[in-house]
Amino acid sequence: MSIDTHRRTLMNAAGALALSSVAALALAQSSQKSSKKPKERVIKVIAKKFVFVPNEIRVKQGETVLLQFTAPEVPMGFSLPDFAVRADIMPGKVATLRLTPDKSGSFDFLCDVFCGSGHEEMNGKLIVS
Ligand SMILES: [Cu+2]
Repeated sequence: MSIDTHRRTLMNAAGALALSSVAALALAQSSQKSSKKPKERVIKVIAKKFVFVPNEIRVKQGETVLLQFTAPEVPMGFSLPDFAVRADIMPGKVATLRLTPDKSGSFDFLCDVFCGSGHEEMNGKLIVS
């Protein structure tokens, strides 16, 4: 590589660096704007044989919550028929479900993936007030 080529390469690199920092700045500004949204509440739920912990989840109508599910033993399911949402919960992974209840009341949720002898009794309640 001649000295000239080397210098040009350096200048190109400097130019790219300057451009990328401008892009990073723009990104930082746009993410600041979007972070003004109200923070959603995270609710952690463990699905184990044969119970959801907790098996009663309380939320406010219109509140957005992020349900985070883990299943330490076997694959499980979470189904909330009244809101037409469900999730597969696989061991070793976190399954998420974002929910903004638009009606109040008490709604049953259940495991909809066969997980063993207690599967049929594996359920809980979402209470929206
Ligand atoms: Cu089950």
